[in-house]
Amino acid sequence: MNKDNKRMLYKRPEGLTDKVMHYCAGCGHSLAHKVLAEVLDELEVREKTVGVAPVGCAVFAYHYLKCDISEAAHGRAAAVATGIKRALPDRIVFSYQGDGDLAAIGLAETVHAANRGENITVIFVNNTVYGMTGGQMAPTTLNGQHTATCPSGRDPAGMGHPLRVCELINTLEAPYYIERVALDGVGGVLRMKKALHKAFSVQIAGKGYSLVEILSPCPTYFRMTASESLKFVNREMRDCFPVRVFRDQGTPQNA
Ligand SMILES: Cc1ncc(C[n+]2csc(CCOP(=O)(O)OP(=O)(O)O)c2C)c(N)n1
Repeated sequence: MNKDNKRMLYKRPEGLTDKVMHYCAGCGHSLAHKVLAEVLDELEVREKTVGVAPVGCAVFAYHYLKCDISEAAHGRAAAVATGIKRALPDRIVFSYQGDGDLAAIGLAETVHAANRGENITVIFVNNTVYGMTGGQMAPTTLNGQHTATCPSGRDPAGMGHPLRVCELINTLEAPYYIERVALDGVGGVLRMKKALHKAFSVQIAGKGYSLVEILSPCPTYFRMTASESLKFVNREMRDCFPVRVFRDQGTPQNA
C-alpha cells in the first residue's frame, strides 16, 4: 500500500463527528461512513448536503456524519430524498439504505425514484441480512445462506432467489450511473471511494439518478470473524453479485 492510501485509511475525516461509532467490529457501515464523509469534503459539498437514513443499523448516521440528515420511515428513503431534492434543488441529497430497507419494504420507492431519474444519490449497503433486528433473511440473502429466519439455509424453491438490485435498476431508461463495489479489502475501499465520487459528481452536474451498491460484511450475523466475513464478501457475495459498473453517463456498460 502506498503512503497516500495508508493515510487515507487511517485519518479521521473532517466530516465525521468525534462520537465513537456503535457498529460491531468488522461491520462495513463505519468504513462506508468514513469514506462518504471524505468524498463530501473533497467535492466541497458537505455543508449543503442532506442525507436520508431510514431504519437499519445505520439509522444513527446522524451521530457520525457532519451534514444534515433526515430520518425516513422504513423503506421510504427514496421518496423522502425525492421530496427534499425537489424542494431544495441546490442541496446535494443522498439516501443511505440497507438491503432490508431498500430491496424489501422500500423496493417500490427505489424503482420509481430510479425510473423518474431523480437527481439523487442512492447508497445501498448490501450485507445480505437484516442486521439491526437480529439477522433475518433479506431479499439479497444468498442461496444456502443461514439466517435467523432460514436456519437451514435459503432455499430458492420457497424463498425466491437473491434479488440483484443493480441489474434490476439497469433495466430502466432514466438512471445515469450504477455501480456495485465490495468492501472486501483495501482495493474495494478505494473503488468504493471512486464510485461515491462519481455518483455525487453526477448529481452535482445535474445529470440525474445514481446508485452505488456496496457489498458489505456483517460479521455478527454471518456468524464469522471479521476476517472470515471479508472472505465471504470476496468469494460468496461477489459470486452472486458481480462487482462492476453497470451504467455510466446514461449508457449501459457491457459486462
Ligand atoms: C415499518 C417497520 N417495519 C419493521 C421495522 C423493523 N426494522 C428495523 S430495522 C429493520 C431491517 C433493517 O435491515 P437492513 O435494511 O438490511 O439494514 P442493516 O440493519 O442490515 O444495516 C427492520 C425490519 C421498522 N422499524 N419499521
